[in-house]
Amino acid sequence: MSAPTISLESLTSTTSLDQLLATAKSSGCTSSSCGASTKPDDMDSAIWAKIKDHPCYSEEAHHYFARMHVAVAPACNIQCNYCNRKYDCANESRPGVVSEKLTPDQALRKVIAVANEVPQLSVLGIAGPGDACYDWKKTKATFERIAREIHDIKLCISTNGLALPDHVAELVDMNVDHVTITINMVDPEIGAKIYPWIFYDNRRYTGIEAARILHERQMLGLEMLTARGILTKVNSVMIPGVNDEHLIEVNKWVKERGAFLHNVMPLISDPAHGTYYGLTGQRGPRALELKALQDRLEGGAKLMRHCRQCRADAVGLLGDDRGQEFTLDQIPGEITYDARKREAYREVVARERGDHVAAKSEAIEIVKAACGGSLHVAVATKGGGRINEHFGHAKEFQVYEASPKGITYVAHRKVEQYCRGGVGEEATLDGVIAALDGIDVVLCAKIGECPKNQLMEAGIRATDAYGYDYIETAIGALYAAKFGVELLAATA
Ligand code: CLF
Ligand code: SF4
Repeated sequence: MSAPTISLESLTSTTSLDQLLATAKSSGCTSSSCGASTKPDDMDSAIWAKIKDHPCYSEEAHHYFARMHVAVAPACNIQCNYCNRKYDCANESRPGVVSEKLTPDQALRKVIAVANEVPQLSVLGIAGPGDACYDWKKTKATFERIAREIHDIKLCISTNGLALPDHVAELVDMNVDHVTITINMVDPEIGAKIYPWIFYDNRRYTGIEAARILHERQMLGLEMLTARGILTKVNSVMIPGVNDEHLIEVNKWVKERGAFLHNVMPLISDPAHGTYYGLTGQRGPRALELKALQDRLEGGAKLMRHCRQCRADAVGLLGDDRGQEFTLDQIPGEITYDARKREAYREVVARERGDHVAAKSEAIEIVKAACGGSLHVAVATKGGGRINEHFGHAKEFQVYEASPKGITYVAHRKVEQYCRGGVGEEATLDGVIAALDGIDVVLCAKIGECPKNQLMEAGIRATDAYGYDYIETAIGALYAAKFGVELLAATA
């Protein structure tokens, strides 16, 4: 079992720059030379270089790196039945929360403020409300300003795809390596149930004709991006009874056209959001329905399962939105970028990731060698790939499945924080236990006897015995203990 070499708590925003620099220096590493290789054996080096710090394109990177979104492009050229323009874009965000809209200059100030404070920041995304390719002037002006100031930040956009083919060449010129297209259908008859109208070529189209044009433009845009080496992720909103079965077909089409990842997200539908689906009672899928569809899609286009359906003004690690700390009124009028904190963080992470990858491989070998069934484990973590969050402080649990195939990240489960100000709320605990349905073991950094016993009564074992270990190391040990006792004794 590998001991923590560097505490991830020492790498967060609460750390002073001096402490962070000292940690980087004492680790004796540079980002390019230390630690084991973190590149998966079956991945091309050029692709790995593009995704290794992108929290959405690499599940492993999402333990270390953060994204931020700036809402600079509010105009949209289509209507989706799951969207109400007063709210965030459902392509990339949780509807129901109004974002602060920014000018490109305000966006630059905000990105600098975040980069100076959040060392994990690696990606800047434009993800609604509105469409980044349709409201192109603002998107372009924002990217140009930010790339001039912060050279190593990755630029990322999300689009419905209708205006995308018109801007692929400029995306290449601006070094945008990551584009997300929301593709919910490849059959216009199904599309007509999702999109009431589009605005294209100075005209409004409705019904099947609108969906056909959108479909053709989405496919063209995807093919153009693939031809130019831009990594394209496809998001699909799973709408039960409308496109759920059809997404199997969508997965095939986008795989054939070179999509790098397919992210199937559950429809979020609530009458309070004022959307067509919300007001007409269209339900979203249950967690198990989503997982069943994702399992059926395995073997097709590679799946993303760690999406958090972020807000259009999200800031921070995917599971820990810090957007409220960076509203415009909290940011100085004049602000200068200071690269040192991000650079020091990267040096430390390079070393830590090497250790993590080695520990993970070891744990996966243990699981594959044991002779067992499957084990579902929920982990309280605040990043770094370690079990480093108290049970009572967790706002989400990351769920892993261990089986003879290995150890895989399956999903996350959001919960209400159980313990506030040192006191646990009984009713909240009931909700947490309900959210952990189907979980065999909960791993956390600390848990009290009371919640532990109540979890046990619900058939869920909770333990802090592996606190601060790597997640996979702990899961490997648990799995071996359950399904292959001799093996654990031999490797402990
Ligand atoms: Fe943002 Fe999207 Fe870029 Fe990521 S989010 S524009 S690819 S930087 Fe990520 Fe958020 Fe899911 Fe989007 S978790 S909603 S997939
Ligand atoms: Fe709403 Fe985004 Fe769809 Fe436009 S593309 S209608 S902003 S969800």
